[in-house]
Amino acid sequence: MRFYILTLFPEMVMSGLCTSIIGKAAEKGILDIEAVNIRDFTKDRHQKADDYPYGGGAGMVMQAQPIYDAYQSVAARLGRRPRTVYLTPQGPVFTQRMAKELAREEALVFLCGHYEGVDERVLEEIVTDPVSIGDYVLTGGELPAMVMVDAISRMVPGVLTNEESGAFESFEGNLLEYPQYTRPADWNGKMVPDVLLSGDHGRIGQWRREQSILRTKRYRPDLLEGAELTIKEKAVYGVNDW
Ligand code: 6GU
Repeated sequence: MRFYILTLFPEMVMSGLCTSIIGKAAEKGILDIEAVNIRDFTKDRHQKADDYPYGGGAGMVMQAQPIYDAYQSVAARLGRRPRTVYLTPQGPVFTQRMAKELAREEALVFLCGHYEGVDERVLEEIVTDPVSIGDYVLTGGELPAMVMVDAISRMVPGVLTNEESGAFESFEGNLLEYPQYTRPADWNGKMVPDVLLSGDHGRIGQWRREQSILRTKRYRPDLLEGAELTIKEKAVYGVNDW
């Protein structure tokens, strides 16, 4: 899996992604992450990559040419036009389902915008997938790109160990994850739930599922619609079907 991140802040992206699990996968060669500096493609003698907006208004707009040339340098190396994500609050919101789907691509380009925006003409030319990471405003697309690369990477076979990926995960089956505990069994007088010390894996499984359902009902009731609960579970946990 190859990620090409078009950005004005390559160090920010690389420092954030080259640690931890994603960094290890990159070292192993399972992932290849490259930050492409848009400024390297300016034809301006001061390496300027932005200009005033036509029609007036506050802020600056990133120019089409350096972005297009940066994108073309990637497309030329790949010998094709890769799927290209534009990080923008004006896109559909990123989900686990999208992460899984994008993880099947061989290469992905991420375009990180800044300032007041990006010249619409280059977006029309290269963007296949506009994506937002949630309903709040950020100063640039770098953090969202890092969020997406992390979420997509861990869906790529070989990035997580069997132990890490076999685990039940939040959003799996539209339910949040159950609570976890480790030693000591008594921490400052707070005890680990008895059932987890019982060794009865049937009861433990039941308890975990119950906790998942209760948490989802409390914090993310919007998810429950897509969760597959049995008729009995719906009755016991008070989940309405209608
Ligand atoms: Cl993808 N970009 C920016 N700049 N702000 C955001 C966002 C993306 N998603 C939510 N807010």
